[in-house]
Amino acid sequence: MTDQASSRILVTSALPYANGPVHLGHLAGAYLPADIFVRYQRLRGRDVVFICGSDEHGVSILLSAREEGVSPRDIIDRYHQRNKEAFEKIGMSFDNYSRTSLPIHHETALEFFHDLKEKGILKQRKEKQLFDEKAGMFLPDRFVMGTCYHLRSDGTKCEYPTAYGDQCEQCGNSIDPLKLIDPVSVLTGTKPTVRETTHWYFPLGDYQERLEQYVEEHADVWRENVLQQCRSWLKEGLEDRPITRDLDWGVPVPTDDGSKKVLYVWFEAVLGYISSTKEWAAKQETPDLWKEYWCKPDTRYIAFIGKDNIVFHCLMFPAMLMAKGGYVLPENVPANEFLNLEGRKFSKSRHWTIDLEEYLEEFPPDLLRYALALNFPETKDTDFYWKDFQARSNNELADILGNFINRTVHFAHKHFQGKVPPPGELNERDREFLATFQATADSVAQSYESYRFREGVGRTMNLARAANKYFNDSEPWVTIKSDPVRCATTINISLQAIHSLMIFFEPVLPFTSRDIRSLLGFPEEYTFHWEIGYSPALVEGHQLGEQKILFEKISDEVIAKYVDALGRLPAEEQEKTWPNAPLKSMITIDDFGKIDLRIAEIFEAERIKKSKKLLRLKVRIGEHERQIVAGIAEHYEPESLIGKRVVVVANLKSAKLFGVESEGMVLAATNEDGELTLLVPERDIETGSIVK
Ligand code: B3M
Ligand code: ZN
Repeated sequence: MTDQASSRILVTSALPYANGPVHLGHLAGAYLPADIFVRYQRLRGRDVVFICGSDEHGVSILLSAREEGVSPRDIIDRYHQRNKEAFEKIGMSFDNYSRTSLPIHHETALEFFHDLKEKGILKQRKEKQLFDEKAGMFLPDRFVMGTCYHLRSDGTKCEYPTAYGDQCEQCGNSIDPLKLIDPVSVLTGTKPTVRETTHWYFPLGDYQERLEQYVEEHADVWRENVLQQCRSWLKEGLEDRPITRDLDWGVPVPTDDGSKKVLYVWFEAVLGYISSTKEWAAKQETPDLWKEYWCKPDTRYIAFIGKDNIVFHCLMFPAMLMAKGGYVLPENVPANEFLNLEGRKFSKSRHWTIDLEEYLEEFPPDLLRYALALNFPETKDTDFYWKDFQARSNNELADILGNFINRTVHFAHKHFQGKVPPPGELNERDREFLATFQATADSVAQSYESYRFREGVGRTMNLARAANKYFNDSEPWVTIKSDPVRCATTINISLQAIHSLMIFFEPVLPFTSRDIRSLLGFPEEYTFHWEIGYSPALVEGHQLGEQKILFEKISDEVIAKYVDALGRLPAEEQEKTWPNAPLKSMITIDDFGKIDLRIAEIFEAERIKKSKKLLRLKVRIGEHERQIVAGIAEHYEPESLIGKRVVVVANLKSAKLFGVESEGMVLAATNEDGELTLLVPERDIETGSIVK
């Protein structure tokens, strides 16, 4: 059954860098919305190709390789495979997941490059760049660090000391590496020199008018966040962009001076969509099939991304395709904003993240798909909270959808030998409820076609709410005695509703839908079509399958474990590198700055009655005296402490321990064997001196 609404649909999701595990923020950005959209289009019987793959070049991969002391190839082989598997397990239904290190991608990218060069579109320009004489290489943006030269919005100097050569983390401004104050090479720590180099440039400015027209032509369907960013870039005026880099990791371009240059990652990565489609076509043994999607003007191309990739997908890539000629341009670029985590940004370095792999070790994929879909950052940043995830799973999936299906199927097994009972005469309530099937199908379709996935998933769950209400109002547990024919009708219609929910939920709950399919007694070959969900599809006497609980509830203890793990090194890393105790949550330099550590001298020390561990100390910090309770009585005799210089936390709020006021903390180190030592200054230094 094919809906005539469109011929071919090409869908791509931004190619994730293969330099780390994919996490929930990625999934909520460019991936899960696309999968819901594609699954829905397939249910409409449309010809859809869903393309993705690993982005395996770029400086971030070189940096990861350096940090780990391995080759870039090690990094991309590890994370390409892990991410591909994690995507499969979470239900991403790509038709092809390729990788840009493949020859087919290099060929595709170089074909674009040479074609644009031979057409005279690309221009060569000399430019100055920072060079590391010791490493013997030019320094790409993230290989140089220095003090930011920008002024903040309030006019004060930013002077962020560790700004990278691409963007300042403190003031957010983009950085011209040549203007960095006191630049240092991240590779060797040396001061870079400035050398001239030649690069190929794409004349993006020449496409200003065509891009303005292209953007405004889609203003009625593109999201506001996308339009705003495009319009502000266009208003500033598009400038030519260098599309090569002095690197040896990437797609190599021929040079006439023996220097090593590669295509700039953003020029070639977007071409990864095309090379992945070519790979897919070759796997179908129809190598030219890719042209049906990329080179036929009636193809609908939808590119799903995160908001940080808008300019590359709405301006740079379309301009490249215009220059090349003969390619479809994105009809829509649904860019999601960012998903944050428990009120903070995802951060690999601070271990403030939930990787898909980690999630999948404990929970079924559909719970996350559902919770994320209802919280997609479609118009503004949103936040993932473990408690919300638990609530969505327990209170909605289990208590609404699961509960309705479970009690209906259980009732059919108990009173109708596990078969679909006769439909009988319909009353008003029956007819009203049946009418909601098509109403839901049409409203959810409208949501998905407009890229409003939160709305569509919410509307789908509303059908399950209506089903529970229909079941409760019909009281089959009463009519089974008082009016068995009426009861049969209620269960028949309730089973029909389960069939519709199975179809309508498939885009977001693909695994649960297949569980429901077997609950309803259908084989794996039973295919779903959107329109079949409009009305009753189960015939009287159809034999249902084995009962099965669809959703297990999530306990508070499990959720607490995951909340506590945030910010901590993953368990497998803790054993390796943190003896004595797991690393506490990561903090920022600002957090550490709140602690005031000083040198102090102990001038009184005595045991505290009734306590084996505690001593009452009096310490001098400059001209101040403080009383501090310290848990060192099992390690130090009080008299041995008189005159000893130690490190104390001087700005700790006072507290009573064993009824004794303690106005600070003395620092000491302990090991797994329980040994303890005070931290004492290695040289003589006056009390009150600041420790930092
Ligand atoms: N890899 C950036 C990112 O992962 C980049 C996307 C490429 S899409 C062609 O967000
Ligand atoms: Zn700055």
